[in-house]
Amino acid sequence: MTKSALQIARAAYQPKLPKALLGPVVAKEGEPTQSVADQEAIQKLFPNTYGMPLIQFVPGEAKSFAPMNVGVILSGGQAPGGHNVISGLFDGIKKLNPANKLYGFILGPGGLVDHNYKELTADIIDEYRNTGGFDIIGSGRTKLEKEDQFEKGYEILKELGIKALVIIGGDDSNTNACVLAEYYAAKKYGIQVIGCPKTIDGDLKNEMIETSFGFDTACKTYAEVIGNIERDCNSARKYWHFIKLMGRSASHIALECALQTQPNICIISEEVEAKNMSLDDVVTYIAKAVAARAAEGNNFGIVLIPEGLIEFIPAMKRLIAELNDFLAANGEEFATIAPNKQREYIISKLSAENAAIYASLPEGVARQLSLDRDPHGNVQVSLIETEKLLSEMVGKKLAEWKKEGKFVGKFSAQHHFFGYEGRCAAPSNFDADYCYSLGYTASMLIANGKTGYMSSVRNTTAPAAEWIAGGVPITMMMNMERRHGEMKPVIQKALVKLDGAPFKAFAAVRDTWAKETAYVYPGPIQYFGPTEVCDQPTKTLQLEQTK
Ligand code: FBP
Repeated sequence: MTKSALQIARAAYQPKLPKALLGPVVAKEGEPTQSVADQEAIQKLFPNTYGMPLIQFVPGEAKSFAPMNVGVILSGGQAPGGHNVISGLFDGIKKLNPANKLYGFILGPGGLVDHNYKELTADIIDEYRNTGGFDIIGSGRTKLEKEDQFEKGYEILKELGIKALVIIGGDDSNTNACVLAEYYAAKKYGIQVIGCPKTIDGDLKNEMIETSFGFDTACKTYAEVIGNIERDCNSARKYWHFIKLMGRSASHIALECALQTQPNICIISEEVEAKNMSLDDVVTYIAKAVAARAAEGNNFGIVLIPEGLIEFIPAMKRLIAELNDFLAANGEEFATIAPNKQREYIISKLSAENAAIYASLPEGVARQLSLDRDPHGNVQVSLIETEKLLSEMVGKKLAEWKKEGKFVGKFSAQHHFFGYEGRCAAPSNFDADYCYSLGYTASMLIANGKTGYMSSVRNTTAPAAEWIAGGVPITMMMNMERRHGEMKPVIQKALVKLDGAPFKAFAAVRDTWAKETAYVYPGPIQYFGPTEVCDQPTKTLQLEQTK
């Protein structure tokens, strides 16, 4: 296989580990834990894995360990550093006993259920160290939630003599990992389940999990390209660039990219919801900034938009909910309506308030709202071209203002959507080190007989040597939420906190950024050079950790 010069150089990188993990360790147990909310309900659902203590690994005596086999699964969307979690896990178990074996289940949780796996040997692992992607075993979105899936999984785990399974995933996959841990513990199958916090979205974080892996690299990759666009924008001075960023519901990626690049505007969905803003309010906010810049002769700018925005506009949320219910009940009849009559048909069926909003939407967006549904019957918001919706509506408003003499400039828009570009980027030093440490920590949790824990590495704004490695009971992060009409135990999703330091830092300067051209050009991720260039964590993490 041909490799780039950087790939070859990067393969030789030895990720940094917390000092405490360099030799033999002992698990120091903290106080018993409680779930973040709904303690009684969660305890009842997880009698075997509730209330366990926090774990911290500290240097200890060398011990010998009987040989064991371990399984690993990559679950959900790709995030930079997944291969390093696996190489950390591999090196960790090999250090415990060189006879230990690691099996990877192919294409996500489905591989466990379908008994599709391969042994990950040293030469395979070496090919993937410090690389982006999940292609070592592939990933998938099969949900592990039913008893028959757990039993099918048990069959193959037993057959391969696997003592512990590591599930690398986001909040939902780790919730399912915990349900699986509880199930195997209740059945006394003797199989441990350990989770690792993955997602570029940055929404799996809490007191004990400072950040999910991949967020750092993905944001730096998007910020590099946003910076490039800013420079192009400031050179040509003729376009407004509307840039949508991945991240599902949470706006962490958009906020982090804004902190790194200082665009003219960044919309934060959580704020839009808190202020009960309408779509027109968001459009007016952008149009005013465009008009103010135009008055100074600046007919250009950058707008960042989080992909989940539409769901956070209360009126749109109500429209989407009614559309979901209506199409779920009348999908067959709807399918018989000629495409050019579908818009009118929907307008005639919705409540007056929602019909008026639907009628005001540009054709393309209205069609997307009525067509694309996920397997649960929900609109796939990431497919909605919010960047085009907003720029089209801003354009219309500015045309009206022009007639009234309130807008004196020109408005021409370009559109971008950044998501897949960053999910498989080669991990930054931060993610390479963090992921390797998470994987290595998972092996220590396994060696210490733990189940229902998430691998945790903290103090991550300090140099890697000072990071604190341990485990957090997954039940500690759970609460009860309504999902598809039923109350379910789930890991609490972390949205952007409007009273948190990263948002406050942004809010304090955004008016200046809107008016002035204050762009910052972060440039590409660096691996060779001074530590302030190569090893800095995200601004979000730095601001959150500032005491
Ligand atoms: P998860 O880490 O939660 O799986 O999501 C990552 C993500 O990139 C989201 O930001 C995005 O909305 C979604 O995956 C896209 O899904 P898909 O990969 O199926 O297109």
